[in-house]
Amino acid sequence: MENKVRPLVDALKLGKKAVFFLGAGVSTSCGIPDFRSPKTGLYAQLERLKLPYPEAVFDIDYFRESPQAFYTLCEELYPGKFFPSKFHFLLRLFQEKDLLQKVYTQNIDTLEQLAGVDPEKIIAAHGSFADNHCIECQERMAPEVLKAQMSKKSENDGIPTCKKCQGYVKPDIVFFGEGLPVEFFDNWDEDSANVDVAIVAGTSLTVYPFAGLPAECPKSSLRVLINNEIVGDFKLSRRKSDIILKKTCDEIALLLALELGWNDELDTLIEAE
Ligand code: CNA
Repeated sequence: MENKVRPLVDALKLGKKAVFFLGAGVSTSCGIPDFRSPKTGLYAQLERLKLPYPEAVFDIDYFRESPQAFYTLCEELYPGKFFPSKFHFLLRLFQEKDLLQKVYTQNIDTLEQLAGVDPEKIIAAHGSFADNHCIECQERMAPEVLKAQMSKKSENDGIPTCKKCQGYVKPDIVFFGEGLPVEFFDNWDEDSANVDVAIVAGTSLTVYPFAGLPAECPKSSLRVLINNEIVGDFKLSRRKSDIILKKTCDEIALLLALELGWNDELDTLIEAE
């Protein structure tokens, strides 16, 4: 493994900045299940929600008909209960060393921010729980109000409802059938021609357009995959210079910290939080 990460470590030591592309696998060690891991993934555990198909829980049309399934899951996933992983804190160290260009994340758990990454560097491609809107009239609902309505099971079964039009309210996370935030496209327009190091971690690279980003990185970029399985463009159109690290995100975070001489700083960061 040490030999495999050498070109990455060398590039970072030369001051080349990294763009990260993240998925649910960077947060599984925090206790948040991913979607697709067999047995432990959310889709494998959704039988109890009696869905017509697993993705329905995040489908806007299904939500409009039956919001209960999403809100059952929402209670489990709502930010506030989870602590960032070693990998999240490594992102913060990249930032402190001025080696962090941007973090494109599909995650909605806000753990990058909780680990101290500058929100301006985080592109939440699939939105986040930071704000909420009515799906009918777009009226905003503050997070405290949403949480209060979720916990009041006696009213509307705990489904947050718009005070203006009585439509269902949902957090601003992107459901299947909804568009991605414009900031995702704007930032990628700016960054795509300008990626020296691309680190893809903890994602099955199945949800588009995000899944297409590694393939759009310039041929000159050094691409790194940190994942339990080989996925997406790393499987279909592997480049000679690609580095594939088939290990957990936290194992590689530790290895990189050791190889870069950042191990003590990483421990200090984690202990301080
Ligand atoms: P996914 O499709 O579930 O894929 C996760 C990938 O990570 C799989 O290839 C796993 O093998 C791999 N993996 C799991 N654990 C680890 C680990 N510890 N180390 C290395 N690899 C690991 O999830 P994607 O993110 O690719 O799918 C995109 C969806 C998932 C987005 O829309 C997210 O909003 C959504 N999601 C987010 C969260 C979260 O915010 N934490 C949780 C669950 C789902």
